[in-house]
Amino acid sequence: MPDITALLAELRTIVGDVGLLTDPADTAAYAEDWRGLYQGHTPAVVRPASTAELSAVVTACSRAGVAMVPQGGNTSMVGGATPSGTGDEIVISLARMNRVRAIDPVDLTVTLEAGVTLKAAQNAALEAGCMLPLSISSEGTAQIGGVLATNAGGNNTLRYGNARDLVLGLEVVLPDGQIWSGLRRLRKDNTGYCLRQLFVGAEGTLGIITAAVLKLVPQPREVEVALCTVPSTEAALALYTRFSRHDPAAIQAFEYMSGQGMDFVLRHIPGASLPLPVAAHYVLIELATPRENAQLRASFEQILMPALEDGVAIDAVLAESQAQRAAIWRLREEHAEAQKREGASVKNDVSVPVSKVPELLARAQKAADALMPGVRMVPFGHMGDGNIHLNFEQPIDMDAASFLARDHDLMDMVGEIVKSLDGSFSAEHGVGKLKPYMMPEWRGGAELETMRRIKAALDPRGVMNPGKVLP
Ligand code: 2HG
Ligand code: ZN
Repeated sequence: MPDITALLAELRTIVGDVGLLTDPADTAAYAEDWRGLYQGHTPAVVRPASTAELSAVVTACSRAGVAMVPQGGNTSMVGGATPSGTGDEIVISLARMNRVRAIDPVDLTVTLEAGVTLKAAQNAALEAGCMLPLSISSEGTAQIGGVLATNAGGNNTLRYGNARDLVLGLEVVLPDGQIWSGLRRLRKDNTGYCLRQLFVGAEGTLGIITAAVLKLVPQPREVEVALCTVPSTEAALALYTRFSRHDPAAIQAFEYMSGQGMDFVLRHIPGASLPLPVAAHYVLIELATPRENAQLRASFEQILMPALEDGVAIDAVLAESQAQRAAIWRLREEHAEAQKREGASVKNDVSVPVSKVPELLARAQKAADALMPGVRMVPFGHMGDGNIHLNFEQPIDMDAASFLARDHDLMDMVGEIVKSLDGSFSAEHGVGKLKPYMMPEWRGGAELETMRRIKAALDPRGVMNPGKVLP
């Protein structure tokens, strides 16, 4: 049995009083996930102020055989940053490592510490006349380290890729405390295995990301946002196809929302209001370009006018100001919060080829009605890249515990459909603590075996975020 008291005394000498929380009143918030699915326990939250401090912390924990759970903004949807209930895993918060180390508008790169929030990173890029092209609903709270550890996707993946596609270099503290200083800024570098991509998406099971060099893009000169209602999911897809044929380089987001999800937002989010009549299906389209005189409003009109005439769209509004753009985006970004306020939910963060989204939604609705009459399907998300949050809300007349007891039934039902459409059971939220049970079926054989060997090679003592990703 590790001597936790002795370890905590050692950690205190490394990070000082300000870097160590042990009072349950202070640590409780770090032991529970955002969705409230997991209530863990931890003897301490360590908050190092530098990579050197973190390295000493990890060395000490590793030597003592004590498990570590890295945590950023604690916005995981799959319990990826929550300690277990056994009370012997130490949470490591990166929040105090929150400096923008460098930004270069010529190289189009930014070097960020893990604890910088995504919003602060976006703002730093804007101040330098650039844009960090990664946007997720939790960006005000989510931190760069967690965003990279989970390979977050979000609203702009269809144009710029996932977090993975933006990473040029990384700094990582390995499970034995060694620091890998890989903060390179190169666009071309073929020197052996691509180590940085091993840590991106590993959800903190192979080491702790402490800093990263990310790609930037030039700031757009024009941005236009429209909200449309459409008669069906097939029409939403048809509209997407029209936009992507017209000017694929200008589409920055193409998001789908159902009438159910919009109803939750309008009822639970103060100040949310719909700029057009209610409908069963909504799409939010954002066009953006750094080109001069690109006339994106004209593009919108060229596509939306005929779409309204031939019934592919029912209604459409084009934002007239930055405030209206933000208000329209808020209707989409508050979906997770609104769904939480409505009650218990089962989430399926799935992806399929874009062309299969309507079939996915139709089959899931039918199967859900048969499996659990009254269950409310709440699909929304990043239709333009094929990633739908195919969520379910508890039936009105069922209590939360009985509903959540059947989460695997709903997850497996969606999984079967997604698999038949060549999709993935986790598009952008990761595997975390919630879904490792799905790995043998989805990633079994040589793939899972290789992942296990990598884990064993880097973390032979199994101290880095145990119980996550791998079953
Ligand atoms: C989003 O796109 C997030 O808003 C959260 O990925 C999705 O709540 C969800 O399922
Ligand atoms: Zn999402």
